[in-house]
Amino acid sequence: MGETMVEQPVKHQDVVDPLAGEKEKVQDVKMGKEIQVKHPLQNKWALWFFKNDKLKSWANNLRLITTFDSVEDFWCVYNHIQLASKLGLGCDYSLFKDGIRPMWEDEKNRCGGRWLVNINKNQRQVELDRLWLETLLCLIGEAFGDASEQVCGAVVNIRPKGDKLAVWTGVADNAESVMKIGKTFKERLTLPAKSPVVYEKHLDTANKTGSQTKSKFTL
Ligand code: MGP
Repeated sequence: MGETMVEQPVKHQDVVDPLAGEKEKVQDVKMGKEIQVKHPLQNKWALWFFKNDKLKSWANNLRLITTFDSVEDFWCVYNHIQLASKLGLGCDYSLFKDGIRPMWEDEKNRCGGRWLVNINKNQRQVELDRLWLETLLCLIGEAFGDASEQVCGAVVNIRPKGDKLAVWTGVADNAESVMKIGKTFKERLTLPAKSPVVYEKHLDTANKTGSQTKSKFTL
C-alpha cells in the first residue's frame, strides 16, 4: 500500500517565496540607482569668484571655485556658497561655460558683449538674490532656445554705486541671437518694461573713456 497523500490547506502566511529575498535586493539596487542618477545639464559650468585686492592685478583676483554638470551638483554648490547679497563690496560671482574664462580677453568673449541690468542700491537686500538665481537658472536650463549656444556666461558685480547683473554673449554682431537672449533675460527676470536692459560690446566697455559705455541695443 502506498502512502496516502493528504492535501493540507495552505495558510497564506505559510507560503514562502524562496526568491523573495533576492527580488527585494534587486528592487533595492534598482531604487538605489534611481536615487543616485544625477540629471545632466546640457553644458558643464564653472563658477568663479572675484575679490578686489588692490595689490593684485584684476586677473589675479579671479578664482575658479568649482565646476558642475548636473542639476544636483548645481544646487549643492548654490546652497554651499554665500548669497550674492552677502558678498563684500567689490566682489563678483561669474558662471561661465567650462573652458571660457570670465574676461573680455577670452577668445569666446573677444567679439562679444553683455546684456546689463543695473540694480538700484536699495534693491540689494530685496531683489538681487532672486535676480541672480533666475539668471543662473536661465543659463543652466538653456532658456534661450537656439541662441543659448551664443551664451558664454553671466556675472554679478557687488558695487557701492549699485550692483550689476549681466549675461555675456559671444558675438555682438549676431543681432538675432543677441536680441533673443536679451528679451528672454528681461522676461525671466520679470523686470518692469520701463527698466532698461542695455547691450554693450566688450570692446566698448574695455575702451570706454568716461563712466558710460555706449550701448548697442536697449530693451
Ligand atoms: P568691473 O568690475 O566690470 O566694473 O570693471 P566696476 O568695478 O563697476 O567698474 P566700472 O569701470 O564699470 O565703473 C572694473 C575694472 O576691472 C575695469 O575697468 C578693468 O580695469 C577691470 N576689468 C573688468 N573686467 C570685466 C575685465 C576683463 O574682462 N579683463 C580685464 N583685463 N580687466 C577687466
